[in-house]
This record gives sequence, structure tokens and C-alpha cells, in this order.
Amino acid sequence: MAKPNPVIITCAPTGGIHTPTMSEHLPITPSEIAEASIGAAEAGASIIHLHARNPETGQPDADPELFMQFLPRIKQATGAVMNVSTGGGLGMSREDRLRAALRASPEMASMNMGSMNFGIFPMKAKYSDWKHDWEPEFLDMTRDFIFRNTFADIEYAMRELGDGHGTKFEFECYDLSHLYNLAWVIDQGWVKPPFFIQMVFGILGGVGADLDNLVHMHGVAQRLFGDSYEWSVLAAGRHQMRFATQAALLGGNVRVGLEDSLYIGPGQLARSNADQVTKIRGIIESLGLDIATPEQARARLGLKG
Ligand code: KMH
Ligand code: ZN
Repeated sequence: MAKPNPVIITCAPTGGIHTPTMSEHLPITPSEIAEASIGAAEAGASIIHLHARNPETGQPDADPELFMQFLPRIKQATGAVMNVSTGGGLGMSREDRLRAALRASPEMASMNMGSMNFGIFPMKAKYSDWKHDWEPEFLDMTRDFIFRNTFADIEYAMRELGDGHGTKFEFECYDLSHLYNLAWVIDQGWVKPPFFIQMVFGILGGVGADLDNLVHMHGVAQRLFGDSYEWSVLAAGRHQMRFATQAALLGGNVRVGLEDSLYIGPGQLARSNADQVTKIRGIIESLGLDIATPEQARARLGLKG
């Protein structure tokens, strides 16, 4: 039997959801984001998924100048694939969300495949996280927040970034319906294979972090996209490592990072992004699998380099 493909590890060092009050290890300034990303790449991540934050307030910030303070530095130091988020933050316009990627013209950008509620409320029972230190005002804002990704938004982003810059996408699919949205988008001819699908589990508003959901989503992706896609899995909070492990076992790729979980184990904050990468890398290698280099990731995902 042929050896399985090396596992592509993506690391998302900061995101735009967790607040600085929740963990002192969350990178905020451009220099902190650069250092965290370089550490993650040295630990084995071949793709770095990046957001920027306002260095004073810690809030998500669309300013391309902030991104340009860390993107070239990380790429130069590590050779990792730069993946610029178009997810933005609460209240950002469609144009704002694209500004950094349009300026940086990266190899990869995120593309969220459907509109949804995006709940971060303390959840009950088995969906609860280990600890909740959300700021009350932030929680309140998210109650009425729609994570907007209409077909028009998706087409706009794909035309500007894909056609205009040759950027390929990390298709973020938070539910089964998002896979069908992607299939429809492909039918429109807006994007070309290979497709990189990031399945997201455990966000309230999207599909829950239950193993049968992962198996089913993978089966549907297989039916819809055949051999024209690579798939990866991220799960929020305490589900992160378990889901990444399950994805690797099923032949998929994985994403970790403080954007998705602040923890390294039950009740224990991760001290760095590199800690999470090192942990999942150890699990992957102990399963007899290899991890992908940035060059291997580029070749498999058809990136411009
Ligand atoms: N925060 C993750 C659940 C994006 O940046 O475009 C999804 C994400 C979205 O990474
Ligand atoms: Zn993100």
C-alpha cells in the first residue's frame, strides 16, 4: 500500500475572536504575530493563517500596513505559505475584509463559504469549553451578529483575489451546506482545482464537534469533489486536538493555533502556537505519518509560490 501523503499542518496564531484578556500568550502586535508564526513554522506548520490586530486595543484590524509588518518577515524567515484571512472581524465591510489580501497578493486567503450565526456564548454540557473569560460587551455584540458571506460576497472576493492575483483559497466550511455552496461555486467556474477545504467543527451556528459529523462531511466532500481537493480539519476549543487527530487518521490535514483554541490540554492555556504545533506533530508522527514541508504543500495545493 502506498504511504499516505504527508499531513499539512496549518497554524492560525491569533484570529479575531479571542481577546487579549483571555490569554497573555495570544499574539497581538505585528512583532508578536511574526514571532509566534515563525515559531509555529519551525515546529512544523507549513501554512500560516493570519489576521492582524490593533496593537493598542487588540481588536481585529484590517489595515494592510499592519499585515505588511509581519507577512514578508515570516515568509522570509520560514518559507511557509502565507494565508491571509478574509474573515475580518465584527462590523467590517466586504471591502475592508479584502484590503490586506489585495495588498499582499498572498499564495492563499481564507474564503468563508456561507452566512451564519457565530456564537461564542458559554455553551452547555458536552459542547462547553474548558473555561470562559469572554468580555460581557463582546458576548452581547455577538448575539446579534451575522457572519455574512453571501454568494455576492464570495463572487466578489474570488474575482478580486483569484482572478486578479492568482491567490488560492482555504475554503472554510462550517456545515454540510457550505460544501454544496462550494460545489455550486465551482460549477460557476469561479475557481479551479485543486481545492483546499477547511472543515470547521464546534462553532455555535455551524456543525457540532461529533465524530460522525466529520466522517459524514468527509464522505460528502469525496462525492462532490472526487480527487480534485485536499481537506483539513479544525475544531474549536477543547475539541481541537481530538479532531485534528481524527482527521489525520482519516487521511486529512490539520489546523491548530490560538485562533481556534487557547488551550494545550484540559484547563491548561497553551504558552505558544508552537506548543500546539509540536503537540499535533508528535501525534501525527506517532501514527507513522509524516508532516508536509511548505514545498510539498505548495505542490499539492497548486499554489503560485
Ligand atoms: N475562526 C475560524 C473558526 C477566517 O479567518 O476567514 C474560521 C476562520 C475564518 O479562520
Ligand atoms: Zn481566521
